[in-house]
Amino acid sequence: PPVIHRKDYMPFAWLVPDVHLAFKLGLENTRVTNTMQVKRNPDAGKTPVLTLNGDGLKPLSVKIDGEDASSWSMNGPDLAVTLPGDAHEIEVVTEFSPQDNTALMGLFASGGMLCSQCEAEGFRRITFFPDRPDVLSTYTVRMEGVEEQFPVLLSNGNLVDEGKGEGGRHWAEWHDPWPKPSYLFALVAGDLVANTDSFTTRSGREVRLNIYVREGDLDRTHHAMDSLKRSMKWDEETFGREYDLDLFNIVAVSDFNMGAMENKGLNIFNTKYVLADVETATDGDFDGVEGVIAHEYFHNWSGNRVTCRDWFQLSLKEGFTVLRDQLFSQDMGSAPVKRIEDVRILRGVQFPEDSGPLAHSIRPDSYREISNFYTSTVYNKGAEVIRMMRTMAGPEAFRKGCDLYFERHDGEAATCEDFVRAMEAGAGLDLEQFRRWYSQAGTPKVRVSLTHEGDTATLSLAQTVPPTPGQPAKYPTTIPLRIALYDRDEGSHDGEQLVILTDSEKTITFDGFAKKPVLSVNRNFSAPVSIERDIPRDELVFLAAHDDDPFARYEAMQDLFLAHLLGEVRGSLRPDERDAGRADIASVFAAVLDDDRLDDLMRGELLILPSQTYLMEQMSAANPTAIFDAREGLKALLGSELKDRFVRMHERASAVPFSLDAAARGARKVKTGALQYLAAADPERATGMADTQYKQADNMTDRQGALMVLAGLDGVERTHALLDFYNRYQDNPLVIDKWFALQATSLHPEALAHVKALAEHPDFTLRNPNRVRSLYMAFAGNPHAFHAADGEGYRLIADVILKLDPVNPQTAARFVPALGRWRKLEARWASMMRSELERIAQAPQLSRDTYEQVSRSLD
Ligand code: B3K
Ligand code: ZN
Repeated sequence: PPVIHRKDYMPFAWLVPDVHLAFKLGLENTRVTNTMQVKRNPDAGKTPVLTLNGDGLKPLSVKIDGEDASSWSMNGPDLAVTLPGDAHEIEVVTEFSPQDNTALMGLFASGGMLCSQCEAEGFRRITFFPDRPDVLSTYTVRMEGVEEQFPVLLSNGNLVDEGKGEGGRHWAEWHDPWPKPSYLFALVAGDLVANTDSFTTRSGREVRLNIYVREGDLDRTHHAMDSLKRSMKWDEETFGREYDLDLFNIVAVSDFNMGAMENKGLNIFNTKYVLADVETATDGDFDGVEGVIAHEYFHNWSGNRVTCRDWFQLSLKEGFTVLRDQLFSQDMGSAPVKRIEDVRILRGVQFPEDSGPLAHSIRPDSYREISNFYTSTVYNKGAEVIRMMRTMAGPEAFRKGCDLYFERHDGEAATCEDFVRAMEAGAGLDLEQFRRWYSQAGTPKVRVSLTHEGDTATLSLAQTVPPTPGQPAKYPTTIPLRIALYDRDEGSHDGEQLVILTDSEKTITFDGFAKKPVLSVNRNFSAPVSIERDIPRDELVFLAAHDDDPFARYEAMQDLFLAHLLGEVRGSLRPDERDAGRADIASVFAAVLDDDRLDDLMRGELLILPSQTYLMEQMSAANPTAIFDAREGLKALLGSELKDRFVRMHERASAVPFSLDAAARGARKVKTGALQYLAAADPERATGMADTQYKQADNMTDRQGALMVLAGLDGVERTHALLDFYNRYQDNPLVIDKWFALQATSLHPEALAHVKALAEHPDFTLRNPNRVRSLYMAFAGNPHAFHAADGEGYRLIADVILKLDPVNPQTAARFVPALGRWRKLEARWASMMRSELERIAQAPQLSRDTYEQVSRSLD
C-alpha cells in the first residue's frame, strides 16, 4: 500500500456543489443512484479527468449530462471520468450487499437495520465520489424500502417529503442545507423507536431532538437525552455556539467500530454510549455517555461547520473537540477528578504511544491507512496542546481566539495552521515556537530542581524531547508550567505563577525565602510532559498532605508510589529505605482515608496506584512480572496495615443510600476501592464482603465492583456470582460485554485459561466489535495474563489479529499496538512479542490497516 504524505496536498480539480442520492434499500442488496453536479475548481489545476474514489465497487452505469457515457475507466478501485467541459451532471449507479459488509465501513446491516459509517473513507464503499474532506456538497437523499422492514428512514438535515410506493414500499426524502464533506453523510433505515424532546436555542429556534433505539431500550435513553440538552446549552454559554438545524437525531446501533460518529444532524452511536440506567450501567458508564454525547454534539461546530482540509488535520477537529468535551464534563461534575481521569488516560495510553514504534505528531506527516491515526495522540494529546494555549491565554482570550477561528473558517475545510493563526490573532498569543507541538512527536521530559541559598530559591528547568521514529533530532518546545512555592511551616504559598519554558534550559530565582520552600510544579497538569524532579521524599509527603491543587496533591502521592515501586522492581532499595518508603506510603494513605475534608470521589482517585503500563513506561527494559508483583505486593501491604480503616470505610460507604449525586457516587467508588485493597491482603474476608456487596447491590456500579473483586479470587462465591450475573443479564448485550471483560481483566491466576474458554462461549462472536473488545482488549490490558511467562498471551492476541483481519480490519489493527511494546520489555518478553509480530507480518493478504501497524511496530 502506498504512503500518503501531507506535503503532497493538492486541492481537488473539481467542485461538487450538489449531490442527489437515491437508495433502493435492502439487506442483501442496496442500489444507489448518485447524481452529482460537478464543475471545475478555479483554484486548482486544469484536468479533463474527474477521479471518483471507490472501494470494492463496480459502476452499473455512468451517465454524463443524462447520456450513457463511455469516456470512463477504472483506475484501480477508482472511477476516472473524462469530461469535455467545465460543468456537467454525472450519474453513477452502484450496488452492494450491506449484510456482507463485516468491516462496518460504508453501509452495513446491524440486527436487521441498515446503518452507515463514512469517516474517514467509507463513503467510497457506497458510491463513487471525491471522498476527501475538502470537497463540500449539499446533499439530497431519497431512500426507498419495504415499510415493514424499515419503518424509519433517516438521513442528514431535514425531512422534506415522504410517501408510499407499491408492494408495501415507502420512501422519504431528506435535504441537508449545510454543505458538507462525504465523511459526514449518514443513512439509517430500520425498525426503531424514538425518545423525543426539544431544545430552544438562545435565539429562539426550537430544535426537535430524537434518540432512536430498539423498542426494548427506550427506557435507557433518558440520561443521553439530558446529556444532549446540557451539551447544547453549555456550548451556547461557554463557546457561543448555537445549533443550526430544526432537527437533531441520534441513532444507537450495536455493531459499531468506534464510540460514535458526528454525521450532520444524524449522529450514529454505539449503544454503549447511549443506553444507561441504574440497573445496567455503572457511574463510569453514565459519565461515558455524557462525555460522548457532548463530544459528538460539539463536533457540529468543531468538525462540521468548520471541517478538515485533509486527514492530516484530524486533530484540528478531534483535539479541539476532546478539549471541549473535557471542559464540559469538568463543569458538569468534579473538575479535579475529571482532570485526574483525563491525565490517567493520557499517561496510560498516549505516553506509551509516544515512546513506542507508532509514535507520531498530533498532525502526522504520512500514513498508509488513515483509520490507524484515530489515536490517543491525535485526540488526547491534541486536546492537551489546545489546553496549553488556553492556559497561556486565559479563558477569556482563548474564547476570543476560538470565536475568530469559527468566524474566519465557517463553511470551510481548514488546517491546524489556520487554528493556530486564529489563536494568535484572537487571543493575542505568539505561538511561533509553540507550533512545534504540532510537528514533533514524543513526550517532552522536563528536569526540575530547586536549590536555596540565603534568601533566594533557584528553580532550574531543563527540557528534552526524545527521538521518535523518523524524527531523530528534536527542538525545544514551549512548555507552560504552573508552579507554587510552599512555606513548609505555614503549609501555604503566596499564589500560583505560570512559568513558560522555551529554551532547553532556564533558571529563575525567587527572593524572600528565608527557608527553602517546597516546589509544587505542573499544577493541574498544565503541560503534557513528564517531570523528573529532584525532590526529597519528605517534601513529597508534605505536598501529598498539603497541596491545595488537587491534581498536584494526587501527583505528589503518585510520585511517592512510583519512586517506591520502581525501587522495589529494580531491587535498588536498602532494607531501611524500603521500610521508610512503605511507612511513608502507609501514612499518606491513612491520611487520605481519614481526611474528612476530602470528598469521596477525590478520595477514591487518590487511592489508585500508578498503573502497570505507567510503571512500565518509566523503565527502559521492563520485567512485567516484577512490576505486577511489586504493585500487588504494595496493595497487600496497605490492605493489611490499614485493614480496619478500609473495613470502616466500606461500612460507612455501604450505608449511603443510592443516588446519582456526587456524594453517593463517591461512596460507591471508595466502597469497591476498599474491597480491592482488602482482597489483596485478606482474600477470605474480602470474598465475604464482596459477596454481600454483590447480593445487596441495587445498582450496577456496586454489583460490577463486587463481581470484579470476586472474579479475581477463588471460591464458590466467584462461580455463583458469575453465573448469577450471566443469567440475570443474558438478554442485555452491553452487560454481557461486562461479564466477558470482568473475567478477561481479572487478577485470577487462571485468567488466560478463562479467556480461551470464553472465546468458545456461544455468546462470543468476532462480528461484534464491542464483544471482541470486551474479551480481547480487556485481556491485552491485563498485565499478568497478557505477559504470561511462556508467551501464550501474546500468541492469543496475534491469533485474534489474524482471525479478525479479514472480517474487520479496522478493529483488528487496533490490537497491534499491544504487541508493539517489545522494545520496552526485557529480552525474554521482547523476543516472544516480536516473533508474534513477525508471524502476523508473514500472513498473506493482510489488510492495509494491519499491515501498516505491524510493519511500523517491527521497524
Ligand atoms: N469522528 C469519529 C471517528 C470516526 C473514525 C472512524 N474510523 C468519532 C469522533 O471522534 O467523534
Ligand atoms: Zn471526535
